[in-house]
Amino acid sequence: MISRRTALKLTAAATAITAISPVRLFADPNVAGNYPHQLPALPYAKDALEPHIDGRTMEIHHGKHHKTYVDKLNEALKDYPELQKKSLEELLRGLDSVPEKIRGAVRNHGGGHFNHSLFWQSLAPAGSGGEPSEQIKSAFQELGASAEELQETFFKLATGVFGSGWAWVTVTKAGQVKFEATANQDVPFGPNKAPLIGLDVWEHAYYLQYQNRRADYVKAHHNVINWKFVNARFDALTK
Ligand code: MN3
Repeated sequence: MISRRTALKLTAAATAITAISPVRLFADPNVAGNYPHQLPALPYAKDALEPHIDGRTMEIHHGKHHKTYVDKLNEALKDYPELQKKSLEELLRGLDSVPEKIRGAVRNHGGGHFNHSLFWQSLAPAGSGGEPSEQIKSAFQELGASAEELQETFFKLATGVFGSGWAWVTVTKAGQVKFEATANQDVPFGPNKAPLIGLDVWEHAYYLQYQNRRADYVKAHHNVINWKFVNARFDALTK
């Protein structure tokens, strides 16, 4: 029989092997990634995704909605010097150790900051985003469905999110991908799991252009995926 201490050590070792390592979220070298958190610049002009996502939506979504998440996260952290040292990902992965008084604010506004920072980079003007890498293609093949079926699965997931939330492809260190949805601004982190691609399905992400037609927005998204970014993120997360 193994002692509790040995068992704990073994568990820790196993976790160390399978845990996914954080990769830097921000391409902008001027964004430090800890307090005071900053709004990263869009990596393209605000109207660059037209006609799939219009410039006015991007302007408000990035300049108002995302900026508010950043401001409110900083406001929540202003009296917590220890938490100010943590990266955004450390904060979100360790929500249990955030004082209850600000936990909701960190979860919602920190999550909003993380999700949108990832989202902008995962988009590119139509025709410029490249193609999924062979590694990503084979990860999806492991799910045992054709590319069309997988696109349909993601479509159903994204159109089926009730209320405000996100549709995701997540990945483990071993390169296993999975479709899942989260509510509000929750990020699909796990000890061995990180978000690879996210689609914002809050109404603010599409209402000006598509009104209630979320399905058209989800279909349009497929045309503006930045596979070059997604391929590089997959490689970094599975290294
Ligand atoms: Mn949004």
